[in-house]
Amino acid sequence: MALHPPATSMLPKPAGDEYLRQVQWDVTLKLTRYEMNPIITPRQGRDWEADGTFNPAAVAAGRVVHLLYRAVDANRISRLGYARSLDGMDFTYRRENPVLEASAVWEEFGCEDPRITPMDGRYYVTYTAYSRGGPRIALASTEDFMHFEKYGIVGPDLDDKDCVLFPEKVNGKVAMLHRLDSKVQIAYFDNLDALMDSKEFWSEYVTHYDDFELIRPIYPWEEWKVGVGPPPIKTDRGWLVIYHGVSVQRIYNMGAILLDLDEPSKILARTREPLLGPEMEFEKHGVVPNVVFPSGSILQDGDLVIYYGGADRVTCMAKAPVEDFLDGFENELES
Ligand code: BMA
Repeated sequence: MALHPPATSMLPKPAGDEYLRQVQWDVTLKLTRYEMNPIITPRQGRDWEADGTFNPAAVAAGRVVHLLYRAVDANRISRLGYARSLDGMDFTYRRENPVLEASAVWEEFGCEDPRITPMDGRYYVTYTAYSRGGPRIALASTEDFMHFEKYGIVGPDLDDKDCVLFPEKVNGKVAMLHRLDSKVQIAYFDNLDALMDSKEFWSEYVTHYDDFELIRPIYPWEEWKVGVGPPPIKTDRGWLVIYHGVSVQRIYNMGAILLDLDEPSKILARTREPLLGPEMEFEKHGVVPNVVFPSGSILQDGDLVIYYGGADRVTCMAKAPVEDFLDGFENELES
């Protein structure tokens, strides 16, 4: 197995003043909520999703939108449920049973918070595998959302969450974002095989993991921790990354960051104010209060559509024209 730490130029900016001097994207843009929110709620009579259907992963295949959501039962065990829509709003089809659930001791308490990345003709699903050892990042793949192949833990042997893969190779490497401690880290692998067999890579990485730090909290609304939402979205102006930031009061908000296309370790801009925070009843009150947790996105007719969890209970949707989004950033760079 090849061990390939990123080149020095790919390392995140050093901490301290220099970090804070990054261009700040002073976005006033807000996402508009779908008026029919929430779009997915627990169904009667399905014990496996009785306590919540939230934090969805999303991918579009033509007009079809596939969602995998975190379904929680009364014992707080999570499984993944599947829903499908032809317009991205109305999820009329839902599978009767979970499509992915615990099958090993390293996920004995369940499978949570999926993200989907299409790559090489398959859908790769990163998720949080929960066990008495704590949360770890795990990988599976599917072609049809019915049959899944699991590859086990693909992260370090430390508490880790919010893992996403970039939708294409960056400088010839598979690139990953994940959350160790309270910060977002970046890691690169030669290929998917190297990721699936990465124990040695991680043992070396964790000896100096600060070198791979990418996003750290800087504003009060994200002071406690940050974690990436959907996989990065490629735009002509950079990789657009939607993330959640948690305040010390445990309020989850959404923010956005733009990463350099060729050197994603370089942050070009970030939102100073949240794009969306818990305001609606179903975002303020649920199983965990005051949570908006973005985890899926699609581009649809010029809109950036974000799927998110509300208060660890339901699935919601919000959107904004992607150009408005990027223009906000451009204006900031020019001023
Ligand atoms: C995180 C995860 C998410 C959840 C969030 C808020 O640590 O467990 O699934 O939405 O906390 O409770």
